[in-house]
Amino acid sequence: MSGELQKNFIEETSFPDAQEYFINQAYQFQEALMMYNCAIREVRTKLEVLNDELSIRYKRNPIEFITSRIKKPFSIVEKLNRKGLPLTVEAMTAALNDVAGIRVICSFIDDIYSVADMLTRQDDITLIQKKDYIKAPKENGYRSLHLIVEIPVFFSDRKQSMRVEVQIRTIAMDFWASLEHQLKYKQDVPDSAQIQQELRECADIISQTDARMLDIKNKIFQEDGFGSPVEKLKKLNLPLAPPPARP
Ligand code: 0O2
Repeated sequence: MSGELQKNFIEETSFPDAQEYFINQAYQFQEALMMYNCAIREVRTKLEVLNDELSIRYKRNPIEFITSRIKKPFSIVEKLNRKGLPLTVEAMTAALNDVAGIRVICSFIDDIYSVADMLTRQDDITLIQKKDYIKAPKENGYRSLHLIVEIPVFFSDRKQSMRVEVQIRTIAMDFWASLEHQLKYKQDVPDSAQIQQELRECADIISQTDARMLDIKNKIFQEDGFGSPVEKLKKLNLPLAPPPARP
């Protein structure tokens, strides 16, 4: 049912029917949000486990911090309208992939791909879609790796596959995206074209800085991943094997 049809339906329906319809939709929406929250918890725990393991193993955290959100009702309505879909809970769960969202902030660009690989390798995670806005940035300069993953969530009487959008980016990319996002939602910004141009330039500077920071980190650790084997052992404080005794 389109937004217009839905409006007519509510206006034309007798009060008890409209009330029942509203209560039914409200209940379905509440239940759907609870399920999305549970899916966020499942994926978030997986990311936290990976980060904990890597911080013990290699004494370095690939993840700086994780945030999560349920999409705001206004944004859900706006997106359903943009896609020409009815304003129903069924349409939301069937067509929107980003109602549940997790943002993972990493220090370095290579950490983004390591975390994405480690997460999507897990056998209860299904990768539905991958958008690499780092290799192919958006026109405005936006950079981030977006994954849509599906995860089974176990409820009292059933197992439900839930979709979660995972955005992975560096601290610098996140800093940029937060400011740019504010520009998008703020009305009547004077010189917005000039600001967009400045943001584009900043995005390029940030990208070069991210690449140089990765290069410096690799020189410091002389590694191509999470450290050379000897460095790893040193960081674990395990005794290195003594040199073979002379005959
Ligand atoms: P909010 O407030 O996070 O909900 P699709 O889902 O594939 O039909 P869509 O929505 O364009 O199409 O997907 P995409 O490109 O993966 O973008 C989804 C989310 O990524 C956005 O959600 C933003 O959070 C973020 N994003 C994408 N492009 C930009 C950008 O140019 N600038 C910034 N700052 N963020 C961006 P919402 O719904 O816009 O917002």
